[in-house]
Amino acid sequence: MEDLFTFDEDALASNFNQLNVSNGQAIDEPNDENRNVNDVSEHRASDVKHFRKYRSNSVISVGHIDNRLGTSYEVKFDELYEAEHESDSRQNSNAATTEIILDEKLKPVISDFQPIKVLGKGSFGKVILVKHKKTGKLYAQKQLKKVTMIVNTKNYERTLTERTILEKVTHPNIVKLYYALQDFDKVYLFLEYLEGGELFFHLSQERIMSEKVACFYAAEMILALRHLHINAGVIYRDLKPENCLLNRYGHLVLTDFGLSKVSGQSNSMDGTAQYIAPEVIKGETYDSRCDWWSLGAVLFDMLTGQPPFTGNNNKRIMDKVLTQKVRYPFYLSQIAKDFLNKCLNKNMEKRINIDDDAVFAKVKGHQFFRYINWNSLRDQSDDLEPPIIPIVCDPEMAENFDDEFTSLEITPPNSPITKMMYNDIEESRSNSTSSIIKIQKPDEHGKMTESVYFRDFSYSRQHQFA
Ligand code: ISQ
Repeated sequence: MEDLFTFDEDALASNFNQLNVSNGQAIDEPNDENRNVNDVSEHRASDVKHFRKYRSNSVISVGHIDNRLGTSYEVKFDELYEAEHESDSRQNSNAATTEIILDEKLKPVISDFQPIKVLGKGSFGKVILVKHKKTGKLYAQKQLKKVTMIVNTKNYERTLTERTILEKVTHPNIVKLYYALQDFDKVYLFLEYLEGGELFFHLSQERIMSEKVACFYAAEMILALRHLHINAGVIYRDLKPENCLLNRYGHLVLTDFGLSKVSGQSNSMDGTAQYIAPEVIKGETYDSRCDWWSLGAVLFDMLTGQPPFTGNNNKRIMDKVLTQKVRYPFYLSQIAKDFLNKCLNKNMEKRINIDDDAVFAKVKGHQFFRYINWNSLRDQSDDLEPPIIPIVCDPEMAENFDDEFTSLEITPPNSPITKMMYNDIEESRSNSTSSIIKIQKPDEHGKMTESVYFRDFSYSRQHQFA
C-alpha cells in the first residue's frame, strides 16, 4: 500500500478551467459531483498518510494528508494572497494546516512590480512596462480603472473576457497572461512583454511588405487563429494590425482578447470596421470564418500599405465592406490575389475555412506559402529566421514602442488593498454570491471612498518564474 499521494496541480487546474468556464461566462464553482478525479478524497481508502502537491513538475507543498483534506482545491485562492500584503498574514492563513508552501514567489502583489515606461494607451486604459522587483522579469501591465468599468460595464466584460480566454490559452503566437490582480482603484493584467512592438511599427518604416515577408506573418496568424478556434473554442474577432506584436525573436504574437467570443455562433459587432467581416457588420449570425476574412484584410494591408476598404468614416467603410468589390493593385502577384480572394469572400459560406484540416492542408500547399516550412513554424525551430528581428539593445528602454507613449511620465502606483479591507472582503465573499463586492477606504481627510472588488478576477499563472 502506498502512503504517499502525489497529484498534479496542472491537471487539476486545466480540468477546473473547463468546468468553470462555459460560453465565456464564469459558472458556479464545481460541486462535489464534478470535482476532479484527482481529488485526494478518491484515495481515502488507501493507506495514504502524506501528500505532495506539484505544479509544472515542481513540488509546491507537502504535508500530512489530513491537513490536505482540510483545504480543498481552490483555483482562485491566489486572490487571497494578492490582497494580503504582509507575510505574517500569509502565514496566518495557513496556520490551520501543516502545509509548507515552498514557492511563495507564485503569489505576487502589485507592489512587487516597479513601473518602467508607458507602452501604449487606448480606450481600454494603459499598458505599462513593469519589472518584477525580485526577479527583474519584465511584463506588459494592462490596467483599467474600476470606475470606468462600473460606469461602462462593457469595459468590465472586455477585461474579464480577456482574462478568462488568456487563462486557458497557451500558444507561442498568442500573448501569455501571467497574473490578473486588482487593487482599490484598478484591475491589472500582467502579460508577456513583447519587445518587438507592433508589427506595423516595423511595416511603417518600409511602407509595404514583400510577399515573401508577408506570408511569414500570415502563416503565424493562421497557426494562432486555428489554435484559438479549434483548441480553445474562441473566435478572435479583432484581428487588426495594432493587435499583432513581435516578440524579441521576431515571431508574431496576437494580443488584445477583449473582443473575443467563446465560439459557437454570435451576432454582436464591436471590432474595427476596416478588418471586420460583412456578416459581423450586418449583425447576422457569424462564426469563426469571420477571422479568415480579417486575415485577408490584414494581409492585404501588409502587401499594399492599406486595408481593402477605406474611407473617412466608419459608415463609409462599412458600406464598402458590404458592397464594393475588392480592387487589387497591379503589382500584386496572381498567387497573392488568389489567396486574398479566398479570404475576402463576402459570402461566408463560400469563404475559405482554414479550420478544416483538409483546407489547411491545401493552404499549406498554396503557392503563396511556398516559402513556409510549416513544421519549423509550428515548432519555432532554431533554423527558422523570422524576416524582421527587432533591434532590442535595452528591453527596459522599450525602443520599439512609439515615443508618444514611452516619453509619458509614469504616475505613481495606487494604494494596495489593506489588511483591514481584505478582512472585509473576505467576510463579504463568504456571505455573498455576487461577483462584485463593495469596498471602502478612507482618503487623506479620513472621508470614506468607495470602490469594488471583483471576486473572480484574480489569477496567477503557474510556474512563471521557471
Ligand atoms: C505586450 N507587450 C507590449 C505591449 C503590449 C500591449 C498590449 C498587450 C500586450 C503587450
